[in-house]
Amino acid sequence: MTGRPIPLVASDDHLAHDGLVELLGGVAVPCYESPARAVAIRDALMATGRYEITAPTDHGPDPIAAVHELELIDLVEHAWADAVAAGFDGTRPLLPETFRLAAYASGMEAVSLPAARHLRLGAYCFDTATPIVAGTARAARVAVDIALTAADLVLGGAPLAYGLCRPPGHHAGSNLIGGYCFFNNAAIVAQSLVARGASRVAILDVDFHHGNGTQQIFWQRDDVFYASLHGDPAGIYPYYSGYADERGGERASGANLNLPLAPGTEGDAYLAALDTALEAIATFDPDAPLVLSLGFDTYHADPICNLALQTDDYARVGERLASLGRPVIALQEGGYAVEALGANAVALLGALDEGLGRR
Ligand code: Q9C
Ligand code: ZN
Repeated sequence: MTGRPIPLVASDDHLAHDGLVELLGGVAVPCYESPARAVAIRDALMATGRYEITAPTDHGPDPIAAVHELELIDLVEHAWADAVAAGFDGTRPLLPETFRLAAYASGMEAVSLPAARHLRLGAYCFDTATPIVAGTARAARVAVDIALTAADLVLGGAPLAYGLCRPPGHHAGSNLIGGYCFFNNAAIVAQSLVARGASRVAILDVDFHHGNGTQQIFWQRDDVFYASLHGDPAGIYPYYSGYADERGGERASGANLNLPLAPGTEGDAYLAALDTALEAIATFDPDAPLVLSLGFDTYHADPICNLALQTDDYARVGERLASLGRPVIALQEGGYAVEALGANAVALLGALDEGLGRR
């Protein structure tokens, strides 16, 4: 306990983003990425008495446009309204019906898309797990404001701020949604740190899945280091990125570090990989707070993942993160064992705060 409260940036605007259904292996199942996740985390953190809830401030559209293509922002903001205007009754979520892969128009100049944005979804979405409902655009926008507000608080002197972002962000690329993600909250924060004068920003991604969007956005950037620990994509979503030989583009070679982990990886092996990432970040020597993409889907009982961390391990992760000796902007990504999310967040953030307070 260090005495000062930890800022918990949160909003209830996520509640209306409830995708209801996703396609998992071709079967419609209830969305794992549910409003109950954020409610559980918020309630558990507040029950400790160590957190101070802070509302997000409106940062406007420019920080999003610094990372995402305008056509993608337009899609997220208007797909639902276009569907309703076309007579859609709003009783089910929007999911793409067709996917406009690069191969679709291979060798052709054809680039036309329907004007109606709900019919363009498959040109900007890479999976069947990212439903859009009436409240999605608002929630995605507020999640970005939550992340940017957490960044403001850390730049203002807090050693740690936690942004309870929902929807999550790390699967969203510059012109791509997917994996429950629409706007890449962590990437937007990292870019905003650069815009505010940082010359080296590090993003550490401890969500179970590879943050394909974050990697893609900064692939050619040697001023933003991206390190990720994740389930080996040879057998794990998103399958097409996250391999160890992906080290960054030719202008940024070495600025991307992927540490794929075998199924069943437990705390000790996980912490060893974490140390590898932290050493690489220390060598990179960021001159800005650490941006942490924080997922709890590494938990042993997560319903869609296969690592094996226990609640105590999250406290060890928090301690190790503190050993980097830099302030931390922690942003929520995944984690689907709803009953354990609160305890895991309390363990990791509490240990991280204590560790930073000792330094
Ligand atoms: N069999 C985040 O954690 N479906 N996104 C996976 C597993 C999509 C995860 C299916 C998982 C997306 C932010
Ligand atoms: Zn995940």
